Formats: sequence, C-alpha cells, structure tokens
Amino acid sequence: MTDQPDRLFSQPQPQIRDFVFNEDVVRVFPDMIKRSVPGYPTIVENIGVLAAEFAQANSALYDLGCSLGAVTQSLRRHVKADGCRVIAMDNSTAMVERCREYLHAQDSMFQELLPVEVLEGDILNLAFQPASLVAMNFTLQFIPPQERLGLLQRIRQALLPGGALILSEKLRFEDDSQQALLTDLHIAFKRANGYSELEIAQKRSAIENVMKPDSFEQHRERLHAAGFSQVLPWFQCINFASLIALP
Ligand code: GEK
Repeated sequence: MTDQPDRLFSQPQPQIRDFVFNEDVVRVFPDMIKRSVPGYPTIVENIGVLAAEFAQANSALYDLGCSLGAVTQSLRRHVKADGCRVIAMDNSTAMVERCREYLHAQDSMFQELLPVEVLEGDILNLAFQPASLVAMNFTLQFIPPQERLGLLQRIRQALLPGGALILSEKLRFEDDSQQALLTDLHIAFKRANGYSELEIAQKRSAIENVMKPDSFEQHRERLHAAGFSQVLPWFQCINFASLIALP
C-alpha cells in the first residue's frame, strides 16, 4: 500500500482521453490530490473536527465520493458519539477496493473506531438513512450539473435537525478577470508542487469534460433551493473552498 508519485501526465500523449478514476489513478491518488488541491490535508483533517460538533448518537455519517477514504478516516479519528456509523460510497471499483484496504489498516492500528461500511455505487442512487453529517469532499463537481439539485435535496431530507452537510469544491469565478487570476494562482501552486507545464496542460485537457465547477453564488443558491437554511464558508485556499450547509 505504498503511495506512488503522480507522473500520469508527464509524457506527451498523442490524444488526451477523458479522466477516469481507474487503477492507474488509484495508485498515485494520495500524491495527486495533495499536489493538486490547495488546502486538501487541512480540509480533510478539519472535516473530522467539525463533524464531531454535529455528530449525533445512533445516526449515520456519510462520506460521498470517498475515493480512498481520507475523510472517512478523519471522521473515525475525531467523532466519538455513541452508536454512530460511517457510510462511505464511491462508484470507482478501483477506489473502493483500495479504500477497504486502507480502512482495514486503520482498524488494525486503532481501537474503538466507528464502524464503517464502504459501498460501491452511484451516490445518485443512494437511499439515505437519517444522518447527522454528510461530507462531499470534491465530489459534487463530478456529478452531472442537472442532477446536483436533486442530490442535495435528498441529502437535506436525510439530515437530522442539528446536523450538517460539509461540501468542498473547486470554485469558478463569475468575474472573468478573477477567474483568470485564480486559475493562474492555482497553476503556480501546481508548479510549486513539482508539476511541469506539460503535466498541468495535459491534466487540464483530461479533466475539463469530466469536472464542472460552479461559483460560490451558484452553490449558495442551489443549497438554499434544496432547503438548507444557512451556507457558511469555513475554508478557502486559492480556488478551492469548503462550505458548511445547515438544514
Ligand atoms: C477525498 N472525497 O479524498 N457516485 C459515487 N462516486 C462518484 C460519483 C458518483 N456519481 N462521481 C464521482 N465519484 C475524496 C476525493 S475525488 C475528487 C474525491 C478529485 C467519485 C470518484 O470516483 C472519485 O473517487 C471521487 O468521486 C472524486 O477526500 O479527485 O478531485
């Protein structure tokens, strides 16, 4: 279970295919996401800290689009409420298999962790149980835009009073000059983390049809339309942010 450095886009590719979360990506994912998403380690660790404030006894905690289970592990490190269980879901078989291995390793290192169930499937088909915390850490941006409101409505309906949704996303900016500046700053972040111009350009082409970021204003309006009463940003680093939405 060693993490390999991300060199997926280091060689020129004659044709750039759309990005998929396959075995090649899984092998390098921890390195890739840390070097690509500004603030990722801080966000992951603090989702656990924040979740502990919202978690209620005998309820479900969801990690939607769990990838390798970084958020699930953070929830299990921080949440102590009695009878809580974590339900993690991802539709990539390769991610789910590796996620289960990582969680098994966490179980062998620590005692009294919350029970966890890792489901393989589309979060759009998930039948939610009553939940005190739902985390979607950089997943909504991969959901088809026309499905996002319905998913948020189902999450809102599953949330218990006093619970919360924690939603992290790459942000788009409605003002063109702000969008250009924040994109340049993100490229500078990737360059500083050792990615070449070729890697940055090829990754961008691979992901642009697959990942569709929204602006903060779109998120806020959609969350209110889904029935959330409050939307509070708690973290932003360059063009990546995390929000708390309250029922
Ligand atoms: C982390 N949260 O490390 N149903 C289930 N999973 C999906 C769906 C879907 N419809 N669409 C995409 N995914 C993680 C990082 S990565 C973000 C999340 C990134 C999954 C997809 O397979 C992938 O594992 C994850 O959402 C997005 O905190 O790579 O930028």
